[in-house]
Amino acid sequence: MTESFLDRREHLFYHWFVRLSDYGCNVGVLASFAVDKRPSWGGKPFEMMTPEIHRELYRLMVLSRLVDRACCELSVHWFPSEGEEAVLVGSFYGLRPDDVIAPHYRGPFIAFYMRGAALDRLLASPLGKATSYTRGRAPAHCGPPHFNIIPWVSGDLGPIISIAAGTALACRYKQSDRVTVHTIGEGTTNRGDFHEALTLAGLWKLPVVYVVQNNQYAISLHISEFMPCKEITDRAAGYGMPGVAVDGNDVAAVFETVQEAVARARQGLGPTLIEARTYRLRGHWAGDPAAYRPPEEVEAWRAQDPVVRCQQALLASGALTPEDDKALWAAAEEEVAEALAKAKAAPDLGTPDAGLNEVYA
Ligand SMILES: Cc1ncc(C[n+]2csc(CCOP(=O)(O)OP(=O)(O)O)c2C)c(N)n1
Ligand SMILES: [Mg+2]
Repeated sequence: MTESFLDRREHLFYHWFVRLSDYGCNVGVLASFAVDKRPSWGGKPFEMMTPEIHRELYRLMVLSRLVDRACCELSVHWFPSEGEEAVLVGSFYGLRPDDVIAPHYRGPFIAFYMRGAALDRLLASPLGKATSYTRGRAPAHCGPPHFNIIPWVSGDLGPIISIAAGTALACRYKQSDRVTVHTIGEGTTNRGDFHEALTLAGLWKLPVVYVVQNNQYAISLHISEFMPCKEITDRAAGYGMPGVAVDGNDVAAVFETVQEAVARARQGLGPTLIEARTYRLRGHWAGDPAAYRPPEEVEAWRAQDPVVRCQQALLASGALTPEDDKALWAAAEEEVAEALAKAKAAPDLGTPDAGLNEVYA
């Protein structure tokens, strides 16, 4: 007997449900595959760079740098994001508050801050304080859900890639024009989850944008030791989506590239795989001396520091005066210092077994 189209779709549904339910996607989300109504997008086209936006991107990068350095001081287990600020900020700036974001575990705090999270409560996380959004648990897993942020839910690299496809599916199911933006390490693109999620996203033209935060290392391995293809964007063709490479140390370029992909996704034109090429200036974790890298390599990338490049571009264009710049750094330093003092003064979690509260499995 010939299988009807509907039967085949049900078949597919079952297959994907079994796979994705492992990763926490729910029935309601997955049932959405049957609905193929793409609302026409009534929004305005992606915003082009303006001096105001450029200055704000710079301010956020400065803040991210200072927060990251503070966290490195607080915990050797912190994953430093110095050098990657253009991707951290450019990927998530300019989205609607109802768009879903899923930040990579390296440098997520600035994304939370951009969504309205309190800096002192974020900094309370590496301190293990009761006021932290994770109530003292690991900072990378931080995720106040009301900000439409998917936290990096477990120490396992990969599952969040499928969850980002799942939220995009849910938004489609609810006939909204919300978009999901997910940043991900280039090493993690070798996980099976990446293949499954991007196959689904490309096949069903889901409103999701994947930004690969390519810092060229997966712990101590250089990308040349673990990536079988030349460019990560080469992978996009296999998933039926555009692959776009961007200078990941140029915040304006990252912002505009992501905004364009978001506009496509919002119009129902499907996902995009963006590769933002950048560099991890410090070790994999704060206590890692990163002796496996040639110092000349680090120095060459230090000369491409995204914060300095943005600063120079703003000063050269006249959008920022040296006095504005000094004031901006001073204000950011004060903001971080105040938040840090508040976080340190916050109550501790309590007795060691308090860490088991709200643990259900
Ligand atoms: C499934 C799984 N395998 C291995 C690890 C150990 N691990 C933690 S971070 C990491 C490197 C990830 O590299 P990348 O995706 O490039 O992100 P980056 O750390 O460079 O930001 C590895 C292998 C893990 N957490 N989960
Ligand atoms: Mg990496």
